[in-house]
Amino acid sequence: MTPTTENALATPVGITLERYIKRKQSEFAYATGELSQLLRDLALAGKIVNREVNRAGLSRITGAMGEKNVQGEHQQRLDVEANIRFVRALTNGGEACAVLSEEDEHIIQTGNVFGKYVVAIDPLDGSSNIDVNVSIGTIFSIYRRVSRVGGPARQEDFLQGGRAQVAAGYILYGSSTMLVYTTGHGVAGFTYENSLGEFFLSHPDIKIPRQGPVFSCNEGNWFDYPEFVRTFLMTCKERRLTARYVGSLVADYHRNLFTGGIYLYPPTTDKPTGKLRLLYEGYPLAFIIEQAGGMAVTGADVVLDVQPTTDLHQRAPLFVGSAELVVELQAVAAQ
Ligand code: AHM
Ligand code: MG
Repeated sequence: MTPTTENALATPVGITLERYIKRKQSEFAYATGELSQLLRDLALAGKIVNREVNRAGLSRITGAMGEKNVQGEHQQRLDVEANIRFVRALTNGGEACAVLSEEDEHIIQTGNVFGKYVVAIDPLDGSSNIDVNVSIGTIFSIYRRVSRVGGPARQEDFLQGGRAQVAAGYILYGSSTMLVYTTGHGVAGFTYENSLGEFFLSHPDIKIPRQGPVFSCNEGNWFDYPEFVRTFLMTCKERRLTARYVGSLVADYHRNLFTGGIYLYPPTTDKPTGKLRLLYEGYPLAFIIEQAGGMAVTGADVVLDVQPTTDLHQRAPLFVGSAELVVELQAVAAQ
C-alpha cells in the first residue's frame, strides 16, 4: 500500500454516520449504545424531512396551516410534518422518554418510560423561508433524564441547564443537506448523499475561525436594538465586515461556523428577551460553538451558564460565533 492510500484509509472522512457513531460510542459518558440509537433515530427523521423539503413545491405541503403554534406564530404545513416525523422516530426508537418541541406547548411523553433520554427540538426552523425554497434546518438538544426511569418524564428533565446537555446538533436542508453534531468531544459534520440515502462524514473536526469577516442580523430591527448592539454593529461596519443574513438560524449559523463571523438575535423593543428559544435553539447551538472553539452569549452572560426558568419555551438573546467577535460584543454589553 502506498503511503497516500494508507493515509486515505486511516482518515475517517467518507465513512457513514452509522459507522462513525459506532466507532465513537466509547466516548460517550454512558456507553451503552442508547445515545447512539437516539442519534440514528434523529438522522432517520432528518432523511425523511429532507425528502419532504426537497419535493415541497410538488406535494402541496407548502403554505400555512391556518393554526398558530405555542409561540403564537403561524404554523407552516412542513413545520407540522417535520414535527410529526421527529416525534414518531423518537417514539419508535425507544430511547427518548419525552420530547419538547417548538410546535407543542407541553412535553410529549413518548410512552418509552424506560428511555433514559429527553430531546428538545425545533423540528423545522426558518418558517419564513419554507415556502420560498431557501435553506431551513432542524435543531436538537439531548439530556439524560433526572426523573425516575420507569415513570413519565418531568419538566426538570428539560430544565437542567445548557451544561448538562449530552449531545446537540442540527440538520441543514441547504444546497446540500448536512447533519452536524457534538457529544462534547468536538464537532463532526456529515453530508447527505441522496442517491445512497446515507449521511457520510465530510467534516471530521469542525473549528470556527477565531475572527471572521461576517456579521449576521436583521438590520431592519436597528431602531429597536439596544444601544450596545448598535455600538457593536457600527464597529463591524467601520472595519468593513460583510453583512450576511438568510433569516434561517441554522443557515446563518452554519455559514459563520465555516467562514468565521457573528450571528446576532438581540433583544428588541417588542421582544425584550429576543426571539430565539433557549432550550432548543440557544443551548444546542451554544454547545456546538463552544466545542468548535467559538462562543455564545446572551449579552454579558455566557449562554450555557444561563439558568433556565420554569418556562420550557423561554426566549433568550443570542450572539454566537467567532470567539474574538463575541468577546468584543460581550465587553460592549457589559459596559
Ligand atoms: P422560527 O422558529 O419561527 O422559524 O423563527 C426563528 C427564525 C430563525 O431561523 C431566524 O434566524 C430568525 O427567526 C429570523 O427572524 P427575523 O425574521 O426576525 O429576522
Ligand atoms: Mg422554528
